[in-house]
Amino acid sequence: MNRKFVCATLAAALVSGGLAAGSAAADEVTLRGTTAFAQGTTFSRPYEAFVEWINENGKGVLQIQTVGGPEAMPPFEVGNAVSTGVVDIANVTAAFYTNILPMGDALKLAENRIQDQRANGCYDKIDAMHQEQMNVKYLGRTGDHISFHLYLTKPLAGADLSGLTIRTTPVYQAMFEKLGATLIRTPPGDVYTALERGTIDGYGWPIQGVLDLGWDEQTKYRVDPGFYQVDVDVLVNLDRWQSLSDEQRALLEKGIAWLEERNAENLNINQAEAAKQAEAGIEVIELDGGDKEKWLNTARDAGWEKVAAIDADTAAALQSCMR
Ligand code: 173
Repeated sequence: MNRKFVCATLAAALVSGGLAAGSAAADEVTLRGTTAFAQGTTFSRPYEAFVEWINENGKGVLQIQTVGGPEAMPPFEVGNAVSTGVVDIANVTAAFYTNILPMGDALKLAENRIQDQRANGCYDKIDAMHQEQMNVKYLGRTGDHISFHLYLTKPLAGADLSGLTIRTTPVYQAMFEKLGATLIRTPPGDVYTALERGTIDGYGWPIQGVLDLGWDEQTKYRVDPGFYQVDVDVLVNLDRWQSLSDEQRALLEKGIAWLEERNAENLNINQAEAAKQAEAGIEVIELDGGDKEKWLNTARDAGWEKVAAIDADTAAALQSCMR
């Protein structure tokens, strides 16, 4: 989809959104939101629960209206849209906006929870980086406790991906490249067709959401162990954030704290998802011994090397507060 078309589609959504909000109280603000993940699917659902919480608790103060998902705006454009104010608020993973904030690639390397990052000052560093380089307020994070995996249509003997063509995003790129894979970067919406046509032999994706997207039909194996930790972040355009009253900002912060508490539920959801994958016939390839070590060490080392090459000081600071 080209940029012009995206803008036209969104502009239409925004106009109708504006009319719908017209009857609200004069001082109530409505934020226009978008989500980089298809509405109703795993990585959009927490954001949707947050929107519901805000709209319930923020009557007369602030409301959020989601003007569309990936059908209206390509996932890799969402960072630009919230940065420039095309939308006010966005649900998106940092891997989708490394074009504007390359250091965002570090967020998946966190080994602790967002609550720990708030307590130890890490959140403030991450927020500052978003404000300064991307013109957004880093409101908060979902996805804690969820790891990423490699899924395949072919078997795998060890921690060597040479000869395989794998769908990637910046999340997996450094690791899979180091392990010898040929990579194709696509948004989630292109994965099913790529599998069906055989243009890829597998894809990176978290432990949750495979069945949601129907990809289990085209998937034979999941490689364990998982690596990294999902970050799906809620960002607010900084000019919009600064235009809000203290009460409006406090409402958003209370809502995001409520949402981040729910991250703990992922531990149970992960188990349920693994069971559903097994029922759907996805077999686990369990790497062990030296292969497991190579898998996990390559993930960690390649991940940190990549962000250290962008900004060594920030990488070191984040490495010490994200574990
Ligand atoms: O694989 C992806 O599209 C990706 O990078 C991602 C990140 C967070 C949650 C789900 C997918």
